[in-house]
Amino acid sequence: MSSFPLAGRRVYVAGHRGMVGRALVRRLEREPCTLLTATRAELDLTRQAAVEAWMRAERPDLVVIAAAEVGGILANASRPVDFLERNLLIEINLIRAAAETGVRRLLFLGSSCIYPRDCPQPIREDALLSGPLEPTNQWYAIAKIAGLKLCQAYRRQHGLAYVTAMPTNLYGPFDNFDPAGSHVVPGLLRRMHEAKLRGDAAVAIWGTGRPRRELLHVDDLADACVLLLQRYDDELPVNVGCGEDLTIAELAALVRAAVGFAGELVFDPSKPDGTPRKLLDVSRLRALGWRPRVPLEEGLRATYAWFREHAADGV
Ligand code: GFB
Repeated sequence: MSSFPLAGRRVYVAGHRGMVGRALVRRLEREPCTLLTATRAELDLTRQAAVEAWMRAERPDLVVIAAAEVGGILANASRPVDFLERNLLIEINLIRAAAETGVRRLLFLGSSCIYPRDCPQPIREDALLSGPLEPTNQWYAIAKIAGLKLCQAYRRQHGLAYVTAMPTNLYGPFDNFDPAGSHVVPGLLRRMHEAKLRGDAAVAIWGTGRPRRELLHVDDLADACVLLLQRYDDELPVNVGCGEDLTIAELAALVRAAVGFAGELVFDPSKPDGTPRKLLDVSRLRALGWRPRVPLEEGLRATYAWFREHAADGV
């Protein structure tokens, strides 16, 4: 089993202010390494020269790419240029500058939407490019597939130990709770919170409620990433998930319980359902001895508590 010890190393977390980046920082602070970060004001990741200059100056030993333009189903469908162009620029600039400055180890984070819309479930890592993508997030998916392929290319052509993790749908503190651009969990938490405060009789759930989603708490993702960063070294990406899914209708009921909303859930089929199902096969990650720790109902309650304390005043 490969080993890339973190002790005494300089670890750059690109995207440290996002939900995933902050979880990675929380988890890496428990390791005997030096954390490197850069705010958007300090470093524009879409500018190649700036990224190259920063990498030369800071000289990280390991890089984790959690920086990306991300969003839920409506954001992806409404901003294709941002999701394709910005993500391509960010990943090409970071991966190329890392290789040029001798970064020994890099972990690139993709997303489960890279897999074909209709492929056998649970989805194995070798299902990649075996069929057409889900139209609503094809832009983000193509960008993330390109990043994965660039890491594979640097492995083959330059022998670099650059690897990729494929997380399932994530939720947790510091998520984006903007109802227009968010993913399903923060979108529902906020809307049911607002409905509870107003005493509304019902809340609309986008789509039919029939699609199924696998939800992983972002702290579990961060823990899996630190394991992969230290011990995984192969060309194939590694799926990161909890291994079980539920319907959006079931998820909405769990969110309603976490929020304590007493109203009805009404489904709005005028909104897109997106991929019918995208449960990941996580057997390769489990073979490394990793297990998730945060049960969904507990994670939803904790995320709602965080939202009330940190984000609800913007409501
Ligand atoms: O999380 P979500 O926006 O993205 O939507 P995807 C998941 C499902 O939840 C869809 C339904 O079927 C939505 O119709 N849904 C119900 C809602 N109510 C809501 C709501 O209030 N807000 C949102 N956002 N959805 C994402 C990709 O796909 O998966 C990302 O768009 C990324 O790029 C992520 O890859 C992992 O799960 O459909």
